[in-house]
Amino acid sequence: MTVKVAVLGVGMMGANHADQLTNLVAGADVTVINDFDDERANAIADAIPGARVVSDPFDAIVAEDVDAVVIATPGPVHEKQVLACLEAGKPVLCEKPLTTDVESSLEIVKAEAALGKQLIQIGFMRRFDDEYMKLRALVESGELGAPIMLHLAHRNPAVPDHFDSAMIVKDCLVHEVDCARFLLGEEIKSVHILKPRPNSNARDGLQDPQFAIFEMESGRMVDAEAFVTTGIAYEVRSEAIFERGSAQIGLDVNLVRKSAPGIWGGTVTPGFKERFGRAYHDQLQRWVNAVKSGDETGNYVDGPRAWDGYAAAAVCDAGVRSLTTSTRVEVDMVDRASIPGA
Ligand code: ISE
Repeated sequence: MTVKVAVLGVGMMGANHADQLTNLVAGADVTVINDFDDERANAIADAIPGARVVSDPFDAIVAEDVDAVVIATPGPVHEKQVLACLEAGKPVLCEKPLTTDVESSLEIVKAEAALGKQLIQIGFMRRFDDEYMKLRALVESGELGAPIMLHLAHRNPAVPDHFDSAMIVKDCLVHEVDCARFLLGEEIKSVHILKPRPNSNARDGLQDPQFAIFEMESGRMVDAEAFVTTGIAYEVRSEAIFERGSAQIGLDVNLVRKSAPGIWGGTVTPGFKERFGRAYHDQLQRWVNAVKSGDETGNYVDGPRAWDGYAAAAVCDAGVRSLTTSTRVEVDMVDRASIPGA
């Protein structure tokens, strides 16, 4: 079976997904393209044999030639689109955020759980990166003892002018939130965002960098730096400190070279597509495979689920409150066990 996919939203991310599904991922055909900008949709569809443009996203979701949906539209329209996928019983890979507020994310978790099928996957692609998977496996193996702390760094060379301080939390730090939860396998209990002296390259009023402290349920601690106006490149690094050692990732791809005459140096990936291109691909391939076998298993997901989208929203909400109040803020989340199937 070939999975027929509709891609909603073909800005940079959606166009990348459509391209990978068409040219690199096995077992999928992009049949429908949708975008609020028809011209952009047509330009993408023209390059994909057999793809057509459907102007209304809800028509695209229910279309007969669509088995599954990729949502890469702006965050504010995700809620209705994801709910429409649930209503149509179609698997969906939704880029972050699941929705733009905590309450609606929770409603989606509940709606999916009530269906008794796992249909929603969230595009936290780092979980598919080889190095992140290895670090997670190291934690699980117990080889270096229990993990105690994580040091995380997320640096972007620049951000668009509309980026404000809260967006640094919701759009960038959100990845570190998911990494902390993924690597340590537990929820975040509280967030405190510290505000270093702003970078002189940051636009007036933009709190950049930000330095977040996550306290995990078990008492482990994570520090996460988000710095989005470095002017240099895309640097994402993680270090785990265990009882009997430590391990670091993000250095191999950010190539460090040593050579004669005794100098060392290297290159850093310019953007997230270069840094996580392989992870985006593997995420899509595993999702397509899960969609194919879903009718037998009732599980159309292989990766982060709606719950992970909800947890990220709850932590980021606490993060934004911490940013404005300059205090440590407890994360307000329901107990997962209270929603069977979540
Ligand atoms: C962007 O939206 C992403 O999702 C990238 O992965 C992230 O690193 C970047 O900071 C965000 O703006």
